[in-house]
Amino acid sequence: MPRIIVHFDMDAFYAAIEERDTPAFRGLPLVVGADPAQGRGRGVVSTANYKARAYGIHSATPISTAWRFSEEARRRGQPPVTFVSVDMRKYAGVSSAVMAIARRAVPVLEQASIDEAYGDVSGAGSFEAASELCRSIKAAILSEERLTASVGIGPNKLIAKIASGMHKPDGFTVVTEAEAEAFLAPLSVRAIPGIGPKTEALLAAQHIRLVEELKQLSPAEMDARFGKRGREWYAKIRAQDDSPVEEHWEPKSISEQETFDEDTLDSQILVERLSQLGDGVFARLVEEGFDACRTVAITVRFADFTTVTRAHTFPDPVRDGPAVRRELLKLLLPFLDRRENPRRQRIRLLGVRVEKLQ
Ligand code: TTP
Ligand code: MG
Repeated sequence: MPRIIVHFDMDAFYAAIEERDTPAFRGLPLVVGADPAQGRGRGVVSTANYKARAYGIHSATPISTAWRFSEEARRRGQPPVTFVSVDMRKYAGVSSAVMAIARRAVPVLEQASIDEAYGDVSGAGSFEAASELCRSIKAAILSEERLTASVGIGPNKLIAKIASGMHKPDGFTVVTEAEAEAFLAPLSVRAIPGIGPKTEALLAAQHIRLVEELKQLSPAEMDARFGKRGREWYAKIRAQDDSPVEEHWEPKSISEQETFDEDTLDSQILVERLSQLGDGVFARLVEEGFDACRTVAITVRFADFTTVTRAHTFPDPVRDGPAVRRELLKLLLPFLDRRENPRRQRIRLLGVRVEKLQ
C-alpha cells in the first residue's frame, strides 16, 4: 500500500473570512492588517485577497505601501483597497472549525499553522481513493464554512505541501509517487522548503536556479558546497521525505507586537504598551489551552530599525500574568537607559513573545 499524504492550506485565509462575513467586501480588493491611517500607518499587511495581490500587496507588505498601491489603483480607475483590522479570535475559531471538518475524514491530522494541516490518508489504499476522500473534505469546508482550501496530495509531506501551493486558490493537485521527481525537476529551487531568498541568491550565483540544475551535483559536491543542509536537499530534490505526520501540533510560541504611531522613549508609554502586549499574549496562551510558559522575550526595534530581542527562561513554569509582566518589565528597562540604548534612540516597535508553553 503506497504512503499517501494530503496537505491543505486555506486560500487568503483572514481575508476570505472577512469577505464571507461582510458581503459588501466581495469582489473588491481587501487587505487585513494594521490601520493604514491614510498612508501614515506603520504596521504591516497580515494578508491580502487575490484582487489586492494583483496590486502587488502581500503578507508583510508595509501597510503604508499597500495604501500607496491602492491610491495608484484608484487613479488608474480601478477599485481602491478596503482595509480591515485583524480579528484573531474570529480567525482562530474558524481555524478550529476547519480542522474539525478535516479530522472527521482523516485519522491522523497534523495542524501546521492556523490555516494548514497535513493528513496521512494512506488508509484509502490508492491515490484515486485518497483523492476522492480529500475532495469530500474540500467540499465540506466549502459547504459548512463557505471557504475554499487548496489541496495537495503526494507520497510524502514535502510533495503534498508543494502540490497544495501549485494551483492556488481553490486548487486540487495530485502527484503520485511515480510522478514526484519529475514534478519537482522544473520548479525553482525556492519551491524546496528551507531554501529561502538568501540561499536562492547564493545558488543563482553558481548558476543554479531550478531543482533539476541542483540535481546535477553529486552527494560529495552537495556536501562540500553546502554542508549538512546540502545533504538534506539532496534527498528533498529527489522527492524523498520520510518525516511522519504527527498528530500533536502545538504553537511553539505566541507573540504580539505593536508599531507605535510615533517613535518614543517615553517610559510611561512604553511600560504601559508592554503590559498590554504581555496581557494579550498571556490571554491567548490560556485561550489556546495552555496554563504556563517558561520563556518570555521582548523585541525592541529602534527608530533606525535596529532590532534586538532579549529573553528570560524561568527555572519553573510561570502560571500568572503578573509574573510575566514583571519579567517583561525587567527585560525592557535596560532599553530605556544607556545599558541597552547607549545612543538613547527612540523606540519604533515593541514585541512580546512567550515560549516553552506548558
Ligand atoms: P498563508 O496561508 O501564508 O496565507 P493566506 O492563507 O492568506 O493566503 P494563501 O492563499 O496564499 O494561502 O497564511 C495564513 C494566514 O496567516 C493569513 O491569512 C494571515 C496570516 N499571516 C500573517 O498574519 N502574516 C504573514 O506574514 C503570513 C504569511 C500569514
Ligand atoms: Mg493560506
